Amino acid sequence: MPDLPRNASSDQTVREAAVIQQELASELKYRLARTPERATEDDWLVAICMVVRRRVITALLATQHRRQANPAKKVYYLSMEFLVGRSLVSNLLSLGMLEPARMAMANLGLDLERIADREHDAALGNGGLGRLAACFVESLATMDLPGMGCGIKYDYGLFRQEFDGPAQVERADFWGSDHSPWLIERADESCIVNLYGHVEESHAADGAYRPAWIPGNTLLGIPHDMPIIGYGGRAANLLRLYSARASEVLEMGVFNAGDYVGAVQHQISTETISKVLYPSDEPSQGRELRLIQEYFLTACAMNDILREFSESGLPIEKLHTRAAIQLNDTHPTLVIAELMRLLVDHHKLPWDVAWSVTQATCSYTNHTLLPEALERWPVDLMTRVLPRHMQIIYEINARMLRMARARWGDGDPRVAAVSLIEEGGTRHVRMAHLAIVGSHSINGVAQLHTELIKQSLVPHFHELMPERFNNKTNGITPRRWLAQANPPLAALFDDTLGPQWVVELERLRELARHQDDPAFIERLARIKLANKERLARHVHGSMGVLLDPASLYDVQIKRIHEYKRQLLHILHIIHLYLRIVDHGEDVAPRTHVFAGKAAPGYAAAKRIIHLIRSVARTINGDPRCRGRLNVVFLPDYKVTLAERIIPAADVSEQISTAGTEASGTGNMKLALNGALTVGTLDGANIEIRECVGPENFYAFGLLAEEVGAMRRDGSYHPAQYAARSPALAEVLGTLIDGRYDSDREQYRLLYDELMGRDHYFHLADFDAYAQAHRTIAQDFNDRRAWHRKALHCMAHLGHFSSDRTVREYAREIWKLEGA
Ligand code: 26V
Repeated sequence: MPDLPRNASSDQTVREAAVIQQELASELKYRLARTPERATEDDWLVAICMVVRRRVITALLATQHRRQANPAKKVYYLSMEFLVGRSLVSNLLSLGMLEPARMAMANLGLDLERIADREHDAALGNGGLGRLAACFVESLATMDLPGMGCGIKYDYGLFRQEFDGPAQVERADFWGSDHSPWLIERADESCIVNLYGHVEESHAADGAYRPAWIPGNTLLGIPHDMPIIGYGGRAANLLRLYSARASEVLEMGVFNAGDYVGAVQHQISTETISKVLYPSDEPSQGRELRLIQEYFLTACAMNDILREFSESGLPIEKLHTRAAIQLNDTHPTLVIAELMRLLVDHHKLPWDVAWSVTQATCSYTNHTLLPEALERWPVDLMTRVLPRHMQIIYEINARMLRMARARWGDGDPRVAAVSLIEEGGTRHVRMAHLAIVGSHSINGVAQLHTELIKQSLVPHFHELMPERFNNKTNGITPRRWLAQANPPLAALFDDTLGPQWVVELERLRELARHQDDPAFIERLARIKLANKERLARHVHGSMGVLLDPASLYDVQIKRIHEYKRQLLHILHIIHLYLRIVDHGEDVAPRTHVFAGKAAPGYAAAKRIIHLIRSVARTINGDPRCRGRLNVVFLPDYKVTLAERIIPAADVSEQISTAGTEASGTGNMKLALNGALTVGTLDGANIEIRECVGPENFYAFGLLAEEVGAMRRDGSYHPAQYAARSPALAEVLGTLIDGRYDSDREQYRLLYDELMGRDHYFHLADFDAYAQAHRTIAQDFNDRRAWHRKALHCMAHLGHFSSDRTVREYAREIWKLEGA
């Protein structure tokens, strides 16, 4: 890790501010042809981005020059999603320019924060998986490890969320990437991507099978590079995003044939390939466009990987000594078939050699245990879109099944269980199985998750190849999620520890020394209050709702999904509401903050949002709740909104049904900003609890094992829980008595699911959850003890830096030098 200088002297800040001011004037004049008097805030945004971009590019070229002299192994992180968010402030922070830039702006009568707030989020991801990828590329750059993120430059990121009353409405999110100051188009490195067509069988002189793929369609992949600058500015890597464009070769052919309209048509359909990010939890199976997107990414990335490798002059059998390919979930798994195709068909390697090279190069991260989220593609579709790849997948499967039969015997049911092809009805390719057999490493993202992969998800593969399975518990970058999101807290850490904690998060351990220092605890308390006031101003400004910063802020922010159990949270809020209005009880003042998007086609998730917003309206409008209970659902959750909410949280809700949340990373962000967690023993919650100590973590609910057993033996009967718990029964009754929506039937489906099947065990965990919240309310009364707990947590969360996670990948999976 680089040694960081103490805060630059104010003299130096003044000098740097003067330089920035000059450059701003020059950008405004010569790039935008504007005078300062006529410049809009958006003009100033462009100008400041351009000033930063110069330095980013200088760092990038210096890094590339240095590495050219000393070629080393590089990781290619393939991901359909990179949830980057905004880049201006993070780049300023990395370059140590935040203060001088703020000063330069102030000298011009401008407010940097206000200008920066106009930048559009790059929302090229759905949630956890995409944000993890963004944290990883940032950590790679900060640690000066050679790596490149490879993704798609979608024109439209994840949809914007608006509301029609309580109902979610989706709007297109056009992020204007064509004019982004952070992207550099590399048309000279474009590549050709083939699709459809057929395979012509033929044999070489020696009798070897030499098939030729005659594609039916050809398009271009255009790289756009987003430099990712490491903290301290010492190194920069690339996030390379490909956009699809019609290939001129083919277009000309059609033009010559006289089909003008057809040619333009072709262009339209080709360019839809990188048009829009698919929302997760949307039924994507059988969606041809999604399959093509996935192949498009892998073909473009593989082209770059082999081009860069060819510069080494090494024989292709040595690919794995210069390149590691990490698959972020199964979405880029076709890279395994693509690499085999190039090695066998183009480089003419024998199958076994090609297979060893492929396995040694590729590794796969699993991010979900939910069966419905496992990717499967219909064989028919795959055959039509990628005929040669389908042949290769069959061949991989045949060889793997031979091995499985040799091990277990012919009729053993385990053989069918590991097949890459799912039989019965329409046949499907199981992408996770392809990823597993084609990789030397398969990892989960938290300890429990990795155990469940081995024991329940793919036990037979674990039996066949136990050495390939390993765990890499997720992490988050402390730059964005602490230094950038929470400047007052970061300043306290700087004052107490020096600046190094930003790149060595384990140093937070030294904070524990101040646990019994009342003045320190008081400073912490004041910072939290100021952050809560800031959020309250935002909520008032954007929604017109007044929050009480003295109340406990209880936060659940994440995608809306049944397994994440926002429904359990709102049921408990209803319970509090009934205690106030029906039982006349006094409850400690609380503010509940929700945010999150539901996939457009996920009806159950949309119903949950509807209920939360309706209950919020009822509670916020009831004078008996004034000063006691407030509920807000903030629209359009995204990285930037997370940065605003997280520093203001007192309590972090991490309440997924045990055994369903692979890891979670919001849990880490909130805890690192001083929120105490109420959570199930699921995903990384378990490891967080181990680090902070059980007395500083409000654990409740069934264990993954107990849930698993009840699922297996069918012994769960939710209605029995309602019958045994009067509080719960009362809450459930209000779902169908029309009190939150005059349409009585509106929430009947939620009620029926809870009382009938309750797939995610809400009712089983309700009483334990309510009990945990009673303890929280009591503990929050002793404010000093509360902040002491929060401090203790922060001091023990160094483990959850993505620097640690990436270092583990780099050492144990990618084998990068200097990691
Ligand atoms: C699935 C699909 C299928 C339809 C097309 C679009 C799409 C996009 C994403 C996904 C799978 C998402 C899986 C995911 O986000 N998993 C989360 O990964 C986090 C990082 O490891 C982890 O913290 C969360 O627990 C896990 O839910």
